[in-house]
Amino acid sequence: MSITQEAQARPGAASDLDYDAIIIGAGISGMYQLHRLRELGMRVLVLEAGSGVGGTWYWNRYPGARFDSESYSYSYSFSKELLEEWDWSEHFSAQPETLRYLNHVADKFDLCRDIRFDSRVTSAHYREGTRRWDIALQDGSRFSTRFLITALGPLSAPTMPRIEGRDSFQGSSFHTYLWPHEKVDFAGKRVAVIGTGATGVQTIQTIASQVGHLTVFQRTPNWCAPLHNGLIDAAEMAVIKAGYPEMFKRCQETFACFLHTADPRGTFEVSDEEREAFFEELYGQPGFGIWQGNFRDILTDRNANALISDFVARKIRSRVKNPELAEKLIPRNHGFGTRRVPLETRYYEVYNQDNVTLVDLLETPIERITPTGIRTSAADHEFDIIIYATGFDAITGSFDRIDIRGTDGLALKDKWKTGPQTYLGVLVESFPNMMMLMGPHTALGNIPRSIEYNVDWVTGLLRFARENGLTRLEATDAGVASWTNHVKALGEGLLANEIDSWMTGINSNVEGKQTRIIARYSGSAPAYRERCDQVAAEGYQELALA
Ligand code: NA7
Repeated sequence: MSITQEAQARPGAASDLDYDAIIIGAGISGMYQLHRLRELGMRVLVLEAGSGVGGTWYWNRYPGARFDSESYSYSYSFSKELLEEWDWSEHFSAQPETLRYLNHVADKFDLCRDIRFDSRVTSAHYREGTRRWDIALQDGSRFSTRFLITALGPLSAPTMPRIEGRDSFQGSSFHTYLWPHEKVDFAGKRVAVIGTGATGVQTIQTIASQVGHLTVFQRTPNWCAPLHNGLIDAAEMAVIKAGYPEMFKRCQETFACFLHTADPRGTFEVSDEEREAFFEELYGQPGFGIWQGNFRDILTDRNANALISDFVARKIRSRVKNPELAEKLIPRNHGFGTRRVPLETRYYEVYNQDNVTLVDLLETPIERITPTGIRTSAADHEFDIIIYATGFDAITGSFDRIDIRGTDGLALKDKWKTGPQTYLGVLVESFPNMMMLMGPHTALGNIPRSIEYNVDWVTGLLRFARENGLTRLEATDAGVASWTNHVKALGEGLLANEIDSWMTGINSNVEGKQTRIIARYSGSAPAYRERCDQVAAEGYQELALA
């Protein structure tokens, strides 16, 4: 009897299963994974909590939400036809256009017929006897599947601050991720924004001109750099399209799949004048160049980092008229680029407006939310609207919110109590047949580029399983230990890993997320792909296959 026949003879055999694969999430990764698995002829269902496709770009409808990566480098690259027919209108597209793009992709590839919307997964339990996953939804529905693919997104578990009285506020309040679909009218309103990460910065700079008065509650300032967005006309789009093959090739070669990659020179290998001129040039360029395309050592060498931090501090001082205010906007507890750099458009100038106030929470912490506003240790502030730009329980948070259990009822949350342990960022031992897209320990970088690789690798593994009649795929103890140690070793010496941020798994608003973890793979994307390619080329021998 072949493995397949044997498997089919058992209860819960392929024919008893609802699906060959269930994907959780219809964002960029889930959509592409569905497309690829359909090509394998698999019966696939995507379960999506939202009412439409798009994931991050479905939820984040807050004012000013847009790409910080070049729109065209963020497109799917797998379909030439798709690339040819889609025109981006801005170098850094705003959320509505991106969502239109993703809806266009869904229509073009007829994805929605296999996506069940408004379907929040609450649990996923592996059953060893039948080698299947049983999935339960919030609405009580249940499905079974051989393979479970998580496409949850690293930033999809929004968190609210643990501040007393939050529910007592009588005005409107929104978390940026859970932004209403209806337009919010800011005219004449007294608005508070709590949080000054990439999201807060985009929100603040966008609504400052629309509100009556804006009060920004800042706990930690971040090092922001100019986005330098611009429109793309038809002629330029034609040039971009003609350059797609070369551009995507470049993205495959750079460290983190961005168009920008580190300059091979060290910060101290050039003269002071050259260095200043280079920083100036980067500050004037669109996108992540100043972060990803800077001297090769700014993110690892403290002294190098101090110089770029000093440069950006001088820029902030030159842009904010009130010197005291400028000092408050300059980070003191971390260097430039050691947290995700928010890209901005006249963000600092907002603080020159009469209708904008900065409240420095390091000086005057929030004591509570009141029915009429926010009370700090210094004053009561009254508001019509409070915006929480307070971020996410990142990377592992979206996993924690689902009761995921592997063999012997082991909870993934418990397994990862002291930090994620993975094999290639895709598999976890004791969780057979579960594969993660953009899970912990993968190369994030320019997300769609990483996603396409991740999805193609998982597709290759499932093709292999199908061709070889395998019904059980599991990472080994040794494989997980080795990859996890490798990821930790790569993270050593990286200044970002010595700083509290979502990238190190810190979230002051979540119980148990106060200790830094190595959540991300911080080697180069080409090195990551090389390793994963090798595993595939060797017939996935490092996995326990049955
Ligand atoms: P971030 O970058 O995690 O920023 C969250 C912000 O909210 C940050 O300024 C926090 O201050 C602040 N925050 C969080 N909780 C509180 C409380 N309780 N009180 C005051 N301030 C608070 O999230 P974003 O949504 O901006 O960006 C996440 C990523 O999404 C971004 O990097 C892009 O990759 C896309 P803190 O720094 O913790 O002092």
